[in-house]
Amino acid sequence: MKGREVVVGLAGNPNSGKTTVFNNLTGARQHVGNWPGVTVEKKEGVCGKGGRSIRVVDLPGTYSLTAYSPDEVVARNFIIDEKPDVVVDVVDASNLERNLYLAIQIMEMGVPLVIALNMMDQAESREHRIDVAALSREIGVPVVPMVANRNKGTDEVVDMVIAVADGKVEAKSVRISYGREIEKEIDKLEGLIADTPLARGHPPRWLAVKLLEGDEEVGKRFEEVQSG
Ligand SMILES: Nc1nc2c(ncn2[C@@H]2O[C@H](COP(=O)(O)OP(=O)(O)OP(=O)(O)O)[C@@H](O)[C@H]2O)c(=O)[nH]1
Ligand SMILES: [Mg+2]
Repeated sequence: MKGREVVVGLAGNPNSGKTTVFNNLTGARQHVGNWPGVTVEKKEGVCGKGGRSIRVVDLPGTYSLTAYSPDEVVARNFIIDEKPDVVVDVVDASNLERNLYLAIQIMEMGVPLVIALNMMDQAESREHRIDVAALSREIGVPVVPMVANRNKGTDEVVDMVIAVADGKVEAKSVRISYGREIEKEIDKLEGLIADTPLARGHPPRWLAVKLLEGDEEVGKRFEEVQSG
C-alpha cells in the first residue's frame, strides 16, 4: 500500500553516530539549509521503501532538550511544533545510561519514538551485554540494534519507522513518575493548562513539567496565550 509521506526527526547525543545513520538512510538525497532564525544547520533527506517515502530531518546533536542552547531549542521545537510521525533517537550503546537521558526527554514529549541502538560493536567489545528486548519492554518503545558504520541495522530501522507510523507497532513510552509531591503539582498545573489554547498543540503534562522546571521558552508561550 502506498501511504502518505512519513516524517522522521533524527535525534541523538553528539558523537552517537547520527550523521552516519543519516547518511545510511538518505544517501546522496540530502538538502542542507538553516533553521529559521538561528545559525544552526538543517539537513534533510529522503529515503523510500516499498513505495513509501520517508523524509528524514536531522536534528542538532544534544544531550538534553532544555531551553538553554539554540541547538536544544531547535530540536525540541521541531518535535513539539512540527509533530513528526516518528522520532528516531540514535543511542550510543556503549554509553547507554548517559544517552537514555535524552531518550527520556523525548518520551515525555509524547511523540512516537524508535531507539536506534547504535555502536553495538563498541558495547560488545567493552563486554556490555544489553538485553535489547528487555530494554524495549521496560521503556515501552521499539529498540533496533545497529552498527551504523558497517551499515548494519539501517533496513530494520526503516521497517520499524514505517510500522510505527502505520500504527502496527506501538511506540508509547512509559510515563515517568516524579513521586507524590511533584505529581500533585503537575496535576494542578495540567488542570490550569488544559483550558488554554496552548494545550491544543502541546502535551499538557510536558508543559506542566517544563513550567515546574522554570523553563523560559515554555513560560513565554504560556504568558502569550494568557495575555492574548
Ligand atoms: N565502532 C563504531 N563506530 C561508529 C558506529 N557508527 C558510527 N561510528 C563512527 O563514530 C564516529 C562518529 O560518528 P558520526 O556519525 O560522525 O557521529 P555524530 O553523532 O554525527 O557526531 P557529531 O555530529 O560530531 O556529534 C565516526 O567515526 C563514525 O564512523 C558504530 O556503530 N560503531
Ligand atoms: Mg554529525
